[in-house]
Amino acid sequence: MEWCFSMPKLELHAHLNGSIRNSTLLELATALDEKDFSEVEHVILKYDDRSLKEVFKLFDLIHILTTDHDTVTRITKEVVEDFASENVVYLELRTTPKRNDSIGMSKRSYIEAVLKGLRSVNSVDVDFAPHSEDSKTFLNPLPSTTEDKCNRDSRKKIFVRLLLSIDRRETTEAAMETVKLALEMRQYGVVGIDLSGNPSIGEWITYLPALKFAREQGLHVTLHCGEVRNPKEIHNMLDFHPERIGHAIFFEEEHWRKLKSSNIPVEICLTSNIRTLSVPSVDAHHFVDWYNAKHPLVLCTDDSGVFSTSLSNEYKIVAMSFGLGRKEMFELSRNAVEFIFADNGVKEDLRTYFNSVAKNMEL
Ligand code: 6MZ
Repeated sequence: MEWCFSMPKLELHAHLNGSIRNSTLLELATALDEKDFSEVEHVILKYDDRSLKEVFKLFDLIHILTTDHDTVTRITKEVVEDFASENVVYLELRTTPKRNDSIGMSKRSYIEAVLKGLRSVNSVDVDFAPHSEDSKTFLNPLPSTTEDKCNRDSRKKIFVRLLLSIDRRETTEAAMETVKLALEMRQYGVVGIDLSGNPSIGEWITYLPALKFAREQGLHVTLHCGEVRNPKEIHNMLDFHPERIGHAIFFEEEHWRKLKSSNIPVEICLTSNIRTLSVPSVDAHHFVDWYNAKHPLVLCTDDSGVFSTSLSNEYKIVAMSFGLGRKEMFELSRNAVEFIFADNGVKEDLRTYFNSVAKNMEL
């Protein structure tokens, strides 16, 4: 199943701090004193099943280690390089802008550190800012598969766009601050807003004003929806009509009907759902029913570092578990082009690229 790796893929649901390399996390943890280090090491090395509650504890720990400008820059660079190395050609990376007065970090300077990380990637060409009308042709178009083989010098290229996350712990004012920042940062490739964080915390009504404002201003919105059993919130979220939702696990029949009629694409994070014990096994995962019902779906990693996975691995799991072949998996990947939040120019580029790959792969 090498083709799961070599096939071009789109990642639309990746949290920056959750995608950190384990080696980087362990290296950062060595700065702690011995007692704290051994505790942290234990949590970091416990890859297997962690309940959702434990996962959010781990995020608090990760944030202690990563929330300074240089580290944010470093992990952004590494995460983009890691996705590009497994043939992700479009990455929508999401992160929660953080403020930490003690080190002079504002939400804005946090995002500037992320942008610095994008600029510092050198193993691959990164296209992260939207294009003006007169610069639509890119210096380095996505290389075709044959070119890749014939021309050793042809460099990989990845499109990266950013989503700013509102954490469910935040107030309406803090959420609004994130949306305003996203608006200021549009010229640097910020395309939308995500609502995430511990799903057992907070109320929909708290974030609604900021999400409405985001939409009025033309930002795209995706929501973590149905990660825990909360029928009323799922209804409210679907009524808001986000452009995509993530997870969609605890859906009842009427939620499903509503989702189906609105055709909202779902970001599927299989390994994450299983590792957090939200879904008992791959076979019991809702992916297969929704795939058979032809609902728009995109496979994603969620937190490739925390759950020790990769997008190629997610493709492999789906192909093996549900008996999907190369062509079906390619189409699953290609369909995701229609759900991206970047502008039409990028979409058109990706469509052309997928067409050329399809020809080369004789699909
Ligand atoms: C909900 C999640 C998540 O933003 O610091 N996050 N929120 N459900 C999940 N499923 C397991 N995985 C990650 O990345 C880490 C943050 O992303 C959100 C949480 O708020 C977490 O603190 P950033 O880059």
